[in-house]
Amino acid sequence: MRTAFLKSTGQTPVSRDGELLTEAQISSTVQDVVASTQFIDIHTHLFAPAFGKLGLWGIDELLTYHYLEAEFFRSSDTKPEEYWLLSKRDQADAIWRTLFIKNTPLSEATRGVIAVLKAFHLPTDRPDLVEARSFFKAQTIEAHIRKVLQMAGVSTVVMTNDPLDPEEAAVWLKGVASHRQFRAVLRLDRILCNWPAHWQVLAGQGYRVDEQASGKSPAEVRRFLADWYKRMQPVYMAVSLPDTFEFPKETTGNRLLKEAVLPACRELNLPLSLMIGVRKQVNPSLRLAGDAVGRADLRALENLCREFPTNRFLVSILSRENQHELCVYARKFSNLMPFGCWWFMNNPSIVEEITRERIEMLGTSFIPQHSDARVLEQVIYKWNNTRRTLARVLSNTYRLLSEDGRGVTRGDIQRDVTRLFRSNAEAWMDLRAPASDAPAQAL
Ligand code: HDL
Ligand code: ZN
Repeated sequence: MRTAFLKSTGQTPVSRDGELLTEAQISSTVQDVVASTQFIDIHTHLFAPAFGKLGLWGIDELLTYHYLEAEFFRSSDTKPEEYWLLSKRDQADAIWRTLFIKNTPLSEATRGVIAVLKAFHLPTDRPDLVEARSFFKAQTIEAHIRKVLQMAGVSTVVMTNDPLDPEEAAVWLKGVASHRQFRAVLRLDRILCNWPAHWQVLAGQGYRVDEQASGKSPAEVRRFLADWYKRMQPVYMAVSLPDTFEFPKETTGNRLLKEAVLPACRELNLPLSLMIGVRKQVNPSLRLAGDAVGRADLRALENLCREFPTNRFLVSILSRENQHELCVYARKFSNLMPFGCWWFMNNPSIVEEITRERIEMLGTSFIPQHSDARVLEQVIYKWNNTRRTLARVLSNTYRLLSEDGRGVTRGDIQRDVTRLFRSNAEAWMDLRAPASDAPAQAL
């Protein structure tokens, strides 16, 4: 796919590292550097092959992505309650028929499926999924993962790992071999956002906690985090927070954040990822597709960055209306790293707007994108979209710099693209491949 990306721009020859580029060379050099640099994908819902069925891939999973389910219900007479009774295969057939045959696949998520089919030289206009299904059925997951990440230009995939998800916890508790291209993240939504529903799982594992998170509970949560750190070797801890998140505010979640999570992150030298602005389940009948977005009060973020200057906060905000102030806060706090164009933000028109604003206010001191991929092959189109948009934004910025009086070399461009898509993340977390492929510690 990246070769196709290069071909599509009618390249003029690019120059060598140290030479000042002519205006005509800037765009083609940016395209070449963006296409040839391997990126680190710092937030996904993908899983290394050792996690078996938790890892989603193939055409039926691509088509039943919750973004497409939301679009399907707008164009079909099928009611959600009828749809949920269908098999995965029948759901995929219904979505293919409705969004790709009866209608033109113009949305970002439908175009993404077309881009994946094209990347594997599969037909994109068939009335059924017979050929696509037999192609994916013929793949073996380890080789397929290597191929897909190579096509997407991604060297490292950061997962989302929930120690309180029974299915996933079982894999970790058995001991799971690390994978060269996958790194773990300790996801804390159930602890920080829904303690009353989950504290008994920790109690059941021998941690002396109670429903009010009183007494020794924060210290015991800290011990729980330390134990899972040993087991998972996460590169950061993470939590998704509602648009109504406030800090300071007397809540159980905030007490655990302040007395357990933030001290644990300092002790273990891990950033905390805050993903703020979700309005959970505004339409529960859509299940995973039922979440929406709300503008958050980022003074909560300001208070955290100021009150905990030795904690590092990786931050992605869901509302477009919060993006400019996130850049302002990043200018105020160096322990705040904006990352990605998250979820409803990950549309080329908004990615372009946010990325231009970030470069204008932060230079290259931010992480422009993550894929948030839930299905393996999505990284192909999500990162192709990002490369296409970033190349345009960066070329324009270098042209402005040239006009303002400072020439640009290929070396400059390589250093900047590497910082944006690799070294900013590497400076904040240890993304080196795990020491060995020995199983993570099964305590
Ligand atoms: O909380 C998150 O990490 C979000 O990315 C959700 O998983 C969301 O459902 C999603 O997939 N967004 O792209
Ligand atoms: Zn996510």
